[in-house]
Amino acid sequence: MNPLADALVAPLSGRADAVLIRPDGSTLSGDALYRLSGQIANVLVGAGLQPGDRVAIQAEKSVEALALYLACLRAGALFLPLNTAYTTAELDYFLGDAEPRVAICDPASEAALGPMARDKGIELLTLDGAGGGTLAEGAATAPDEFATVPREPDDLAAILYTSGTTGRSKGAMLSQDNLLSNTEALVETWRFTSDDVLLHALPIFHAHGLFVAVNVLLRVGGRMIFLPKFDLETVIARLPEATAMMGVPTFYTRLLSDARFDRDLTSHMRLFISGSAPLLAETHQAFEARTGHRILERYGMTETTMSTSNPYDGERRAGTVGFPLPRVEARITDAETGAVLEQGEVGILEVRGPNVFKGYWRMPEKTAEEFRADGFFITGDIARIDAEGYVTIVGRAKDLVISGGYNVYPKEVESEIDALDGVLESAVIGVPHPDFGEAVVAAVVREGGSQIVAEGIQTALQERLAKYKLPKLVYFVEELPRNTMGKVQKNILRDEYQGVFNK
Ligand code: MCA
Ligand code: AMP
Repeated sequence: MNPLADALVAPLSGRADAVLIRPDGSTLSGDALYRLSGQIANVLVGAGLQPGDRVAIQAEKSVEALALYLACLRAGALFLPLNTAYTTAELDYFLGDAEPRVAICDPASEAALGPMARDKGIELLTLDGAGGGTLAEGAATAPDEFATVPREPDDLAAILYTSGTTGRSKGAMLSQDNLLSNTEALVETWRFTSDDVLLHALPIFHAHGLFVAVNVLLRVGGRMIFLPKFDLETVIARLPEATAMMGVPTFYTRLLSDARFDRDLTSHMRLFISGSAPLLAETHQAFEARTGHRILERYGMTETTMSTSNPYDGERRAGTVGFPLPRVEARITDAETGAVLEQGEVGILEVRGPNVFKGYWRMPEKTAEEFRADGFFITGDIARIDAEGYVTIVGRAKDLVISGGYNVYPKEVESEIDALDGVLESAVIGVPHPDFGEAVVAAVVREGGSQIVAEGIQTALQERLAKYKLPKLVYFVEELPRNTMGKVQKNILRDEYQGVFNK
């Protein structure tokens, strides 16, 4: 038994029809993907991989990168995908913390990562966006037969890093059953079948593009139009072949910005799903007015994969994230006392179910802090559940910015800015942005006599932080607004800068 490989990978064997449609229209059959996963699994084992080892990958989206995920499932390894935007400095932490046996990077990063990998005893292979590199070369000559390694439902299948409010990123450990149970719940809720063709334009290094999109389509034996990234022209051109699409709100606001995106273009579509960041009710309404489709919004987290969803048949209510998924429980608690609140009250959203992760990699104390004794996970999102059971996310208790669906923890950015010569202190906030939903803005206090300028800060940060975390604007202020306890009042800064991107 290997629950995920049995449910997602084994059915590909012998499947002659296309499972992936590449940007140029060429296809890859299920069987070809299956055999490729076997070849890659053999390369990994040849590199010394044992069941339970981690395999880290930072590479462009490609058929081979997807096959690597499937190979890890078959080999009983823990898949550890990393955002392609992460800098070498960020990777140093992830690779040091996760201690993968094998890491795969773009050939362009090999020179920078090679010494780091050698120091840490990691076998480094390469993979580029076109499917070239040492991993693919090794796979080409490796046998495609591979005996899938047995796994139990509680065994880990993946580690996904999520930033923490205190700065250090935490590796969320997801088990076979976490992922498979969620896939089953989503298939049931969203009615996916083998007739579905998903337009896949999300990255596959986060839960949305990987576990929600890929797992669901593999589970039902559907197809994916597998695009390297969200490119408006390509998405509009390929939409007529699809039946469903999953995206972050930015995908939908970008589509709405194009007059070609209309009722005709979407007439054969069955379902548009949104998540990872709040979808404005006005976007939901504009989308319906333009296309006749009501976007189905759902809610999740790396630690829980998906927890709630609007209904397929019932009312998809704008501004809400719908009901808890099958076998998932949700409740609202008081932020201070943890007491469960009355229906309709606003508080912290907590969830419990087979979807909830096994804890943070090598951080038992952090794990314990985020769970209640009865097994509920404290999401850190502020929400309300109405009389009909619809969950509405009304805010976040955690200091977090979500920009274009990527999470940015202000603390991490502030620490990097504060470490620069000439900076006394800083406060990083999220402000409304027409494209990314929220954008990162920094308010910086210079040290006395310092001449540091915004460009200097940006340049210094570029080496340290992924580009999407960089402040889009830096303001210099005399001092940060503080309350009587000395805590920075970010709400005052947010009010002050809230209009800067909408002028
Ligand atoms: C790119 N840039 C960004 C972002 N993406 N800046 C802020 N936020 C971003 N998200 C920067 C680029 O580095 C570039 O900088 C400039 O913005 C313009 O790039 P552009 O070409 O417009 O960006 P893009 O390539 O079109 O990307 C935008 C995107 C992308 C399509 C929205 O960010 C994306 O695919 N986001 C999806 C994220 C996602 O999958 N999240 C799921 C997390 P410069 O001009 O300086 O070079 S999983 C999750 O949250 C849970 C589980 C859940 O519920 O799903
Ligand atoms: P991540 O850590 O990348 O998994 O991001 C999880 C966070 O994204 C959640 O805790 C929420 O704050 C946010 N999120 C995901 N989906 C939604 C949604 N539909 N509406 C509002 N926030 C969302």
